[in-house]
Amino acid sequence: MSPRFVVHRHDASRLHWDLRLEREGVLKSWAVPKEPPVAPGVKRLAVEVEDHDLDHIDFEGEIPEGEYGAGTVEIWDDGMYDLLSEHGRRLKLALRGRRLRGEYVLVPLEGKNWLFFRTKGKGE
Ligand SMILES: [Mn+2]
Repeated sequence: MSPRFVVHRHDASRLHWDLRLEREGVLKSWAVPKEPPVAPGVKRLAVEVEDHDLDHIDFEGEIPEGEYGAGTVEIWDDGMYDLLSEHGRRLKLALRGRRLRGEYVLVPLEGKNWLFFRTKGKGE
């Protein structure tokens, strides 16, 4: 069975989208400051953040004031994905979400910064 992914729209002190991939027994997570791209070629910064437990994949609701990430979390997209390739830390994924569908890449830059974008490949 393919692993799952989720994109949480997180209306915190600063609105962002959290991309989370089920991988290696946890949710590998990146915070994307702008709405994740549906069309190919639109590049987004994705900042690596701490892993989350798998059971967070279904989370929606309020994170109370005073806690880390305080604000409203809703599921913006979810589905399955396949890992198409892995070169170093660079990941090529076929996403099968409701919004994000097709071939995407996560490209490591410096430190915790990555690029996330849809390629022109079919990936489905
Ligand atoms: Mn967040």
